[in-house]
Amino acid sequence: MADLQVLQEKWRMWFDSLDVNKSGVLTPKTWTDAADVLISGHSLEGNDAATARAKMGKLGKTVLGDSQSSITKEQFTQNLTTFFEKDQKQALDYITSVLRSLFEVMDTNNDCMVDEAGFVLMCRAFGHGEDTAKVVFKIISGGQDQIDVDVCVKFWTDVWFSADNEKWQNISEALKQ
Ligand SMILES: [Ca+2]
Repeated sequence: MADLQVLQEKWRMWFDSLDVNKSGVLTPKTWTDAADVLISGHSLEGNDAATARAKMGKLGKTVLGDSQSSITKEQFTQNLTTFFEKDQKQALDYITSVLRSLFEVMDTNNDCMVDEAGFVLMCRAFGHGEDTAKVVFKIISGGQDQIDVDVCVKFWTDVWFSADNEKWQNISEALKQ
């Protein structure tokens, strides 16, 4: 387990990776905008588009929590800190549920696997470059074409919540590019 300061740095970076327009706040519009990019990128129509929109909405609700309609970077970091200080498992549960919602959005065909194209599109929906996304996908997948959603969730839980320096270093290097 990493110490709290290191974790807070990570959590701010995680927030930044979701804050497409760098406004310092996540709002319901963050998720509808991201859903629009994802739906047009995958050329989803009808039910598939509705499902993607619903999954993105669920992700937004998971991040914001029930009581909030928007969240700033400091609130986000503070919420996780409060969880962490009260009961580390609560912080871990929150991170895991956000990550699970995130990867469910990427799994547009519901086979519990995420492929490179889906991962890249999701990253683009949150304003990240295609090249960075491909590098990050390669780090997570270890060169495989597809990754199990559970494996993705575990990988990123380690990145955002554990003292696994190797995973963290690889990812933070890639994100800086
Ligand atoms: Ca899939």
